[in-house]
Amino acid sequence: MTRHILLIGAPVDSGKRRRGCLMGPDAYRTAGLRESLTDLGLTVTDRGNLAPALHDTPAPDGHLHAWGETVGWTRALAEAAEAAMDSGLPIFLGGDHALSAGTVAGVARHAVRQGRPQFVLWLDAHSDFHTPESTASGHLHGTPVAYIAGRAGFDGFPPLTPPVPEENICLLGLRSVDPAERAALQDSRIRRHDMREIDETGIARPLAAFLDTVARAGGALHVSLDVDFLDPSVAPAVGTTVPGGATVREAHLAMEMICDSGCLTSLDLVELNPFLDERGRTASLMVDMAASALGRRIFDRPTPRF
Ligand code: HAR
Ligand code: MN
Ligand code: MN
Ligand code: MN
Repeated sequence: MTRHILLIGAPVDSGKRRRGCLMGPDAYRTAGLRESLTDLGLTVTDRGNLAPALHDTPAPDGHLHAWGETVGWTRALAEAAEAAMDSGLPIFLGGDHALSAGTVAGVARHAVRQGRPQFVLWLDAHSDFHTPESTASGHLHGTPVAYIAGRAGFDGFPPLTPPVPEENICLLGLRSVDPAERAALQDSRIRRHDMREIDETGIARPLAAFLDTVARAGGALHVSLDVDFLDPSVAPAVGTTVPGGATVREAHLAMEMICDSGCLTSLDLVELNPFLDERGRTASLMVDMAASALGRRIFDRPTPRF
């Protein structure tokens, strides 16, 4: 299968107060993302960086940080993501996690046009399931899962028609979930696997079950990889470190299984803050993750069944 890869820079920095994620796209380029993918025999086009659309939507509440800017980004990203799906497999170079509201909205629209169900795999320490009403921090990078699942309160954001069905969303790597998110998740059909479950069963079991569901449904799979899915000891360049994350090997295995599933249709790399990195090690690790998701392997070996 020859696949064309599109690199789309999304220097979104409006999803929280601490700045630096806007440097993410160039850090991935500097770390050799394009070269790592062309080495796999893939063709790669770097489309450069996007900019937010003009916005004039007032925030529904004063404690929400940079509402208008995030609305503008979501609109621009949704359009770019929908269009990109006609030309290849887009990798969105973030930028903070607020960007995924736009990328998922766009790819989901494309899936609707194709008559194909959309699935979302969210690899993250956090559940990002706050609504604009429930978030205490006012940081919109903590809300995109609620938006894509169709929860209320996102005034001015483009409508998701329809939202991604809850049962098509899988959160993996959880270890920081706020009480309001926890209550809402327990009330939902969103699949969720915390680090304790990964400790107990290994990462392969819950992931294989989800990928199997996607494959059986002939679904489109969007993977949203937050740097803080990884343990901060190996991936320090993120503003919201939480100890106890995925090891390098667990994360690689996840990427290898995603590749083997044949289901991957779009990918976000989010929350890298190069200002906090140590000699580029986090950027380089994320590049390795992307390469594994797109076919880098040690030996050819089919994923066993779990
Ligand atoms: N739950 C917290 C909040 O809403 C922290 C959210 C942090 N999110 C990310 N992305 N860093 O996963 O403020
Ligand atoms: Mn199309
Ligand atoms: Mn996140
Ligand atoms: Mn996170």
